[in-house]
Amino acid sequence: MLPFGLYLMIYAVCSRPTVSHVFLIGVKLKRFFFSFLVAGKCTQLKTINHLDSMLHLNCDSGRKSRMTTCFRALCCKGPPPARPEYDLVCIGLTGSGKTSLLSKLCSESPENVVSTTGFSIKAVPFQNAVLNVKELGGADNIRKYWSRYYQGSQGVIFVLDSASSEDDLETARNELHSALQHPQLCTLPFLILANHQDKPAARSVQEIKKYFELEPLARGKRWILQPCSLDDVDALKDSFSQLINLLEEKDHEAMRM
Ligand SMILES: Nc1nc2c(ncn2[C@@H]2O[C@H](COP(=O)(O)OP(=O)(O)O)[C@@H](O)[C@H]2O)c(=O)[nH]1
Ligand SMILES: [Mg+2]
Repeated sequence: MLPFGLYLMIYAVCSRPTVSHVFLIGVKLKRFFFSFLVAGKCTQLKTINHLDSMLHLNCDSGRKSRMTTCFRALCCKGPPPARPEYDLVCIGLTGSGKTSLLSKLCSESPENVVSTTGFSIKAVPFQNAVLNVKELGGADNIRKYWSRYYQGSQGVIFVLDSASSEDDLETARNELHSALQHPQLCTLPFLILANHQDKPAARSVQEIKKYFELEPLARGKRWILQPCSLDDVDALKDSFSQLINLLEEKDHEAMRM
């Protein structure tokens, strides 16, 4: 009973819940306690996980993780396994939307997005991995230095503006071709984001695939081409989970070798 009692106290101190919420949790804890005593180890762990999610109803993520850690420590479960981290490079012309998309994934306000000069690094958290994304500024005078920052990358995100002028689209195509053929990137998974899809002038993914000659050029490589826009964060997250799958596959292959 001690761990549950302690957890309830920690919860009450950390989250300042309503009286009815504490009462509800108390009743549930009592029920859990009896089944916990008679259950095997596997069921006990499931019970702990269930409690974790139940007690997370009312509090923010910082408190959640503190409470979960306390409870896991009290019940000898230990902290949850660390999520794998991958280092990625994010390239694309200025204005394609690199910073905005990454900020959106980090739930940051779009008002804080400023033009990237040089480069910036963001840790973008997902449920099963953390992506350390290095965004390289896309201005004309900076692109020639991109390759100096490729070392150590495990994957590539290329963002393009699907509604841009013909000239810009051609420049983007040339940059993508150079990246796909670069010795430090050519074996890595690529996520190509056809952004600005909300604009009427946006080309479709099929048009972009043809124009960028992706089928012949990226044959045998791991790449994903996805339409996206700032206002569809679910589709954006889905594209990133596909990229994480590719990164994990590559990890497993490296382990087998
Ligand atoms: N309409 C629209 N605007 C976007 C989209 N993505 C980015 N933007 C805008 O494009 C501008 C440049 O974005 P930014 O993230 O700074 O581009 P970066 O230079 O590639 O980092 C900003 O004003 C964004 O609000 C999109 O999907 N749709
Ligand atoms: Mg930027």
